[in-house]
Amino acid sequence: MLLQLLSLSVVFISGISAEYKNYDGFKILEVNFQNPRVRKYIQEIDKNLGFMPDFLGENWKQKQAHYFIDKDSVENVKTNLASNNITYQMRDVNPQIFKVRRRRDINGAITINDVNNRYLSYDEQMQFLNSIAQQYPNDVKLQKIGNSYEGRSLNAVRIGDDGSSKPIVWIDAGVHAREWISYNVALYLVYTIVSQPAYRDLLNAVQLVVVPNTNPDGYEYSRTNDRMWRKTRSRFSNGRCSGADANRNYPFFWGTQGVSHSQCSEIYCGSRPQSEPEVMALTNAIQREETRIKGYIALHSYGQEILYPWGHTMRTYPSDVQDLIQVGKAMAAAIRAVNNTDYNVVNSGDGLYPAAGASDDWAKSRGIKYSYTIELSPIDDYTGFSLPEDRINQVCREAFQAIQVLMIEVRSKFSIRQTTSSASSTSAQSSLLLKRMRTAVRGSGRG
Ligand code: 0X9
Ligand code: ZN
Repeated sequence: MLLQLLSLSVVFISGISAEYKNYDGFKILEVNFQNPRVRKYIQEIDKNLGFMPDFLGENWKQKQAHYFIDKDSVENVKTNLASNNITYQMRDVNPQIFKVRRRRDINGAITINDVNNRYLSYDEQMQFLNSIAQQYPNDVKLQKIGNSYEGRSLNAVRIGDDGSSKPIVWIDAGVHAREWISYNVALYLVYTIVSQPAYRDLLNAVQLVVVPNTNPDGYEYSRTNDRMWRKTRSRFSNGRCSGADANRNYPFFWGTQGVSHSQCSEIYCGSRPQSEPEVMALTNAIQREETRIKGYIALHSYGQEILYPWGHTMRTYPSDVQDLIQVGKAMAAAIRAVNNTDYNVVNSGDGLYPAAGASDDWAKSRGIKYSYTIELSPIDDYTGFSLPEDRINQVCREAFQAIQVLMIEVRSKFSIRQTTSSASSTSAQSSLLLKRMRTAVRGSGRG
């Protein structure tokens, strides 16, 4: 009995790694940007402060931006804000976030129950995918699309790939390592869509490709060394800092706005476009079948936003932006129908901030019609990237509905195989929702 208890505690309450980065004294800066003057300050915050603070997320309902301020900069930031007459809050960081009791890999099968209730290691994620591929060999194929910098396998899950040329919806997750919820959402999606017969019809008409972990090195580093790690883990010769922001490394307006060219920045765009092996692998894989890919979503957190292009600069939109807004709103409505959670549909350059070299813009530039970034929950608290594990399942269920709406739209626009008479009730409901949203958006002009 005692032995059993001891081994359980080793499994479940494994200690905090000695190297886990200490964030004592760091603060969260919260600025309300309702006022246009403050908004302007925020848009040029890097010029105002003389450095780019680490942007965490925003609460669009209250028009508040959250930044992570390192302890040595706190006093300077306060002085600068005061001298510019900017009202702000400086909050303490919840120390619990940096004292996550990470569970070691548990021997035994990883099930959907784990996906719904806890954050998994990269190995556990892959174990889960392998078990799904074994269970549904006709529907699920794992495809290696490359290796990360540290040599981890980058895997795409191909669902409903029957060798035909049906349209594809492509979902990828976790390019930013600390945005843990995105990995669970991707795994939940894979499981749910193959295990529930209700989605058969949809999969007969639309193929889904999911890359559940696009930055495994960064993710493992964020689990073991530094909870706030965002970038890849590439090392540079004679560099002090490691990693590039893979979402600034895509080859479209690379390096122009909302990026940094210095290696230590959280938004370092890399030495050249596609310098990161992860980005090279993803762009190659997408380009191989880009004419068939009609929908693309990059899953990120946090802020509850559905962002549409262009995002490399402000006030610039693709010619079919109305279609993107329409489907974005239908996705938000589908999310709301689950538990009344609000997602804001907004242009990424105007709504959040311009940032060039991101995957959504690049996907759109390759001709993928519906391209989005979704910033998952939360919105309203400072857990931010450490969304409590008891909220994982709801976020997964909500995002699943949004992705289903996109697949339905792609089916109706691009598939030669339309719904058969046995359409599932869920699909029928989403189609109806989409129709209603179209009518509503047409009526209300630009969103
Ligand atoms: O900055 C990003 O890469 C994304 N936000 S996050 O807080 N998850 O880091 C937003 C990217 C939006 N897309 C473009 N600006 N193109
Ligand atoms: Zn992100």
